[in-house]
Parts: sequence; C-alpha cells; structure tokens
Amino acid sequence: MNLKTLLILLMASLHLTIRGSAQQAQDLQLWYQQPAEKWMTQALPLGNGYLGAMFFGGIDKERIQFTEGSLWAGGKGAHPEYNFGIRENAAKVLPTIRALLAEGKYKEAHQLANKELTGQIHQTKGKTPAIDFGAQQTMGDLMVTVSRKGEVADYSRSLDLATATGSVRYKVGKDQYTRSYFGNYPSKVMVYHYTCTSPQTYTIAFQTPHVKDHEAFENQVYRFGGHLQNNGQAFETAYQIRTDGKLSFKDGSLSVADAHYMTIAHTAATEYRLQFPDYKGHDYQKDNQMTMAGIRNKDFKKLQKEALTDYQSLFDRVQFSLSNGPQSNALPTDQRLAAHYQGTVDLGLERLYFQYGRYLMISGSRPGAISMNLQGKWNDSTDPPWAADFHANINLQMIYWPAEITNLSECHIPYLDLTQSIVEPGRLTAKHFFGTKGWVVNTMLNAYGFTSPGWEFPWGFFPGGAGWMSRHLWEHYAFTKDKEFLQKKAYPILKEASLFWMDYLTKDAQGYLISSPSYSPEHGGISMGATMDHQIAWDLLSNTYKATQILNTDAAFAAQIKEVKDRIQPNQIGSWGQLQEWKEDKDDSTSRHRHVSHLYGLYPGYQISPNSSPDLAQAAKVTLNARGDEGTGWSLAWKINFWSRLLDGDRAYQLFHNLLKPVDQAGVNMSNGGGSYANLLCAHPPFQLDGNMGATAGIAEMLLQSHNEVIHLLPALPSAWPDGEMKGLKARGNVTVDQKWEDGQLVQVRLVAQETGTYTIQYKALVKEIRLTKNKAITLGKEL
Ligand code: FUC
Repeated sequence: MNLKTLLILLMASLHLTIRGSAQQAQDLQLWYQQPAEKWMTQALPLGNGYLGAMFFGGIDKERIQFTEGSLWAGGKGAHPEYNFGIRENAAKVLPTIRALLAEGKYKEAHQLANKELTGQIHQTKGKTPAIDFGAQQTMGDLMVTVSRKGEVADYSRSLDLATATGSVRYKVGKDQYTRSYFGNYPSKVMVYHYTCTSPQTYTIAFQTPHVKDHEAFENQVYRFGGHLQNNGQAFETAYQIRTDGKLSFKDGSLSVADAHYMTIAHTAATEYRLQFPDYKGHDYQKDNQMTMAGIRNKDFKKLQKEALTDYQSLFDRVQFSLSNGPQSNALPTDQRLAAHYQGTVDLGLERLYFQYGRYLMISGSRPGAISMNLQGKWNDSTDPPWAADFHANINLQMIYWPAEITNLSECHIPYLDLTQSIVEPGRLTAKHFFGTKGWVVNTMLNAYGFTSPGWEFPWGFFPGGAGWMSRHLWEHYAFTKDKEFLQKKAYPILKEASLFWMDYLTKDAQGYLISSPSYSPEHGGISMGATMDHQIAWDLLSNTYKATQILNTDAAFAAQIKEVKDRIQPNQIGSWGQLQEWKEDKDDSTSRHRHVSHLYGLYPGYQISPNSSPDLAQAAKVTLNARGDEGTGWSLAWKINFWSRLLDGDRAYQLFHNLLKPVDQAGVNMSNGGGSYANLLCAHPPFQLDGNMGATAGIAEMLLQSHNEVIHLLPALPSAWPDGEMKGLKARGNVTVDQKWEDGQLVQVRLVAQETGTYTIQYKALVKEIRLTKNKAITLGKEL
C-alpha cells in the first residue's frame, strides 16, 4: 500500500469513528473513479424486480444493458409430445441399473444409465426430437450519447444501496453533469435521469441482437417490438421521455436537443407466462401500455419518491453496523477490495457486501416477476454460461438463502412460484424416468419445465432437486407462520415431492432405504446411496410430517412418511473420521472438490448439529478441513454457512474473507478461482449470483440461527467483529431479532414475535424459555 492510500484509509476511519454508526446509510456505496469497460466485472447492477440493467457510466456514450427475466430461447421440448426427451426405456432399466450397482458393476451401470436415463438434450439422433434447452437472453442495450465541450473533471460512478440509486457525476468547465438511475417496482419501470447545468444534446438508440418487428415513437413514448429468432418468443420494450428539450425521432434514434434535463422511464415485457405446457399468452403489449399509462402523470420526483418508499420498506428492515474498526469508504470500491484482501481490515466493506446481497434480492426478485436465475436478472448475452438457467443442485437454492432470514420474505415468492410451476412437468419426469409417483426435478431447469436428467450423464442426474427446492416452501412457512400458505401452496408440493422419495428409495442388503441410482452432485460417479439424497429425503419427509401435524391432515399418509423416514440410511462416519459422502466408505481425503453435498444435513438442513449430533458435527468438520478453504465463489459461500452452523465464527469469517478476494477473470475456473469482481458481484468465475447471496445468508447465520426450535443469539460471532449491532433479522417462528454486542459479548437483545407463545432462546451455554406477546417488544440486557 502506498502512503497516499494509507493516509486516505486513516482519515476515513477517523472520520467515521467521529460520525458514528448513525451515518451508516451514507456509507453503503460502491463507487469508482472511472467508467466501466467490462460488463461482467465493472458495470453496476440495477433492477425493479422484473428488469435487470447494468450501467457503464461512459462519459460521451452511456451503455445501459438490460433484460427482462422471462426472455428465454428454447422451450420446444416443454410440450408434452416432446416429453422432455423422454426415453421409452428409462424407467424400465432402473431395476437393472440398481442390480448392477449392488454387484459393484459401476461401469456397466454408468453405461446403461448414460444410454437410457438421460434426457435427450443436446442430442439429435433417435426418434425423439432433440430438445432445445434454450437460454435466458439479453434484450439489448440503450445507448445514450451525451454532448460535451471540454475536458472532464471530478468523475465518479456509484451505486448507493441505501437509496438503490446508481449515479454518474462529472464536471466539464463550470458545468455539472449528473445521472441518477433506479428501478421502480410499483410502476414497473427503470428510470434514468440526466441533468446538466447548461443545456445539452442527447441521443438514445436501442440495440438488440434479436429480430425487429416494429418500432414507433408517439406521445413521447418509444416502442420496439421484436422476437427471438430461436423460438419466436415475442417481446416489447418501451420508454417514455420527459424533457425540457426538443425531441425528434429519425431512423430508430431519438434526439433530445437543448435540454437541461431528460428522464427516461423504461419498461419491457415478453409473451412468456409461467404456465405449463405452453408458457405463452401474457399480453405483453397491453402490459407495457398500462405501464406507460400508469406513469403519465409521474415526473422524475414522483417516480423517485415512489421507488424509494417501496425499496426502503424492504431494505431498511435490517441494519448492520460494526464499530471499533476501520471503514474506508473514502477509497473507491475496487481499490478498497484490493486493500482489504491485502490485510487492511475494512469492516465497512464487509457490511457493504452483506447489504449488497439484500439490494440484489430486492432489485431482482419481486412478486409477479419470474424467479432469479444463475445470474439473478443480469445477463448481457444470448449464450450465457450454463444458459443462465435455474440450476437446482445448489445454485438456484443458494440464491434464495437470504430471503427469509434477512427479512425479505416477499422476495422469495417468485422462486416459490417457479417451484409450484414445475410440479406438473416434474410429475411426467418422475413417471417416465424414475417410474415413481410424485414430482422430480434434476440439475438443469429451464423456463419451460425441463425437469429431466438432461445433459451428459451423470452431471445432469440429480433426483434430489425437487426435495431441495421444496424445502424453501417449508422455510417460508417456518419464518412467516402463514398457515394458509402452508395449507394451500406448500403442503401439496411437499407431499408430492415426498411421494417421489417414498417410491424411489429401495431396500439394500442391510435393510436400510437407500437412493439408487444416485449421484452426489458433481463428484464421483454413479453410485448406490449418495448421502445427500438420503439427507434431502429425510429433511423433506420430516418437514412434510410436521406439516401434516400442523394442518391436522392426512393421518395415514403421515404415519407412512414417518415409517419411511426412520428407515432411511443414516449418516455415517468413515475411516478417517469424515462424514461419508456415499454409503460406502470411499471418500478421498485429498479431494478439494467444490461441492460438499453430503453436508446438506448441516446447512441448509438441520439433521446435523453440534447440539443434537455432536459426533456427526465433528465428522462434518473433518470433511470440511479436508476440502480446504478455497473453491468457486458459491463453494466459499456455502462454507461460510457450514462453519456458522458448526459455531466457528472465525473460520466462517475466514471463508468470507476469501470470498472478498479481488478477481478479474471472466472465463470459467471450476476449482479455486472464487472471489469478487470490482463491482462486488461474485466470481465463480465467471459471474454467478449464488456466491453473493450465499455469503449474505452466511453472515446472517453467523449472528442468528433458529433451525432447531431454538433462537440462538450470536452463535458464531467472529473475533474480527468485537462490537456491533444487527437489527431486524428474522428467526423461525416469525420473530424479529435485534442484537447488540460489545467486546464480543451480547449486551442487548430485542425480540418481537408475531404470535404469542413460549420461545426458547440460547446464548452460549445459557438456554432459556421466554414468553413473548404478539407484537410486543421485549428487551433483555446482559443478564438475559
Ligand atoms: C454446478 C456447479 C458449477 C457451476 C454450475 C452453474 O454445476 O458445479 O460449479 O456453478 O453449477
């Protein structure tokens, strides 16, 4: 670090110590001294739940790349007659595959499964038509030119999480230029507002890689209608311009001359509808017309106020402050990230990263919109990595881990809707591939109900997908206590996911119920009895059983679930003290593989815990130590959660620190390239949103846990955070928890429950029952 950087850091920390944590809002900023050049690593994300946009902040030419989450190529395979590439023999060969596995003939089992048990995706031979899996698509870019005469000074580009506003500011001579960008969910628009102290000229052009059908400019509204070449999916983007300048439209380009200000209110919609089997029929043009009519009387100030009120009603629920440590917001974020990794403690950056996850959740996932995908809502490509799909063997679920605990329950809804929408296609896959009742989804899920074990065997084979996705419905209930939701939405889905496992599990030589064939996500080959499958089945059946008791329903079924659950192959501790990944004790102690699937029972599940199963928790520790503290972005984020559940705050913090490693690489690295880009998006690499969200959940989990019917206060507080406050996290049971700590000790806790009742709280070794009255805050001091 050079002297100048050191001085800035020192001044910044002093400054903040004086200002204190009351000023935290101003500190929640990512900022840079130059425009972005690279989309993935430098541009900054904005969103209104439906649309995701990335802005570059170019001086003469601004690029605002955007998409709407439902713009998806592919999908022909969604129609039942294409049967997701179903092979006629798939379910019929299962007994043979099982028998081969039982005899230890893995190679033969693999060959047969590869031939018959893989959805015909990426394949063209055979009588079933090949499936076009498709991919999420960018919609295009708004290119905005801005006039200027002279040299630029005092340039800055920022994203303020407290107000969800992107800004660009610079001076040219005496003229001050500003741009303010934000998403507005209630009005369903993105707003880009330009001002300059002297009148300027702007041009706006829409560029898209897709097919243009029509274009028009009327009543200050520009519309572009087009479709995807691949599957004909129709879409429209529209924006309204408000300005004091002169407007003209020619050759697809809009000019604004002599303007002190210009406001673009921008929307987009597609014909996609989340409804099997057609996935079509949304009246996207009417949708846009209504959006544009809705903002007719809303100027910039009104749109801003509306957006802010809506955003802050969610964002402000959680406040996180850390004191007694340097916070260096005076440094641009890219330099700040580098300094932090080199060893300059920057508690402000850590807080910023936590709140960034919540910002991204609010920006990318609101009721009525499609679920976030691997990249949230931010995709600039027609051929994104892994199709920017809904990857269901860890990634998609991780993206939604922070939803409930960080008090953004509403943002969970699009994901829960997606889960509900795949039950019907998932039933076909269960029937045709696995010969079972219930529903299933494997590794790859697209927007068209592709639930088959697609892709090359065994990577795409993962019968645990539905159980894992369903656990989010249970969690939504556990956190909100919304019984109507449990009864009407969650329970039918949980029940059918359970039916799958009740059929699929088979008795092995020892009399246990095991999953066969099975595959522990992306590690080892086809197997008999992958631990993760057993943990998922156990977790699902446990939650479904609890639901039957709460709803007082299905008594006979409940008894069956319980019976099956108790016969599932239990977790096993292997020869070197590790938690076994498979039924056989064959774990390789030198493997550093990114997936630690067999610790599902530790997190997100609750089967393994230091309190209820200390031996298994110890074995999980051995496994984690063997796997090491490196990995892809999401792998590091998962490990934060694991170590939190093992109540080791310092180790969890170490993993978080590793995730804040500056990375610039945009290409694929499958093992140890994980970290953060200059824009603080998670580097797998390449960019995937899972690491951001997994880490946000992990930080919450360090400070509050509630999975074992106990509200555990500061369960894994790291020594790097001796003093601080976390307000507004949620515990299961719908309890809002504010905690304050000093010198590493809890000094105050405030609890507000939504239901009157007795709750168990724990702090270190102290376990206590307390009575909480609905909506009445209770504050406890040091003595608890
Ligand atoms: C899983 C992971 C990869 C990647 C992909 C999107 O297959 O194993 O690392 O994150 O999902």
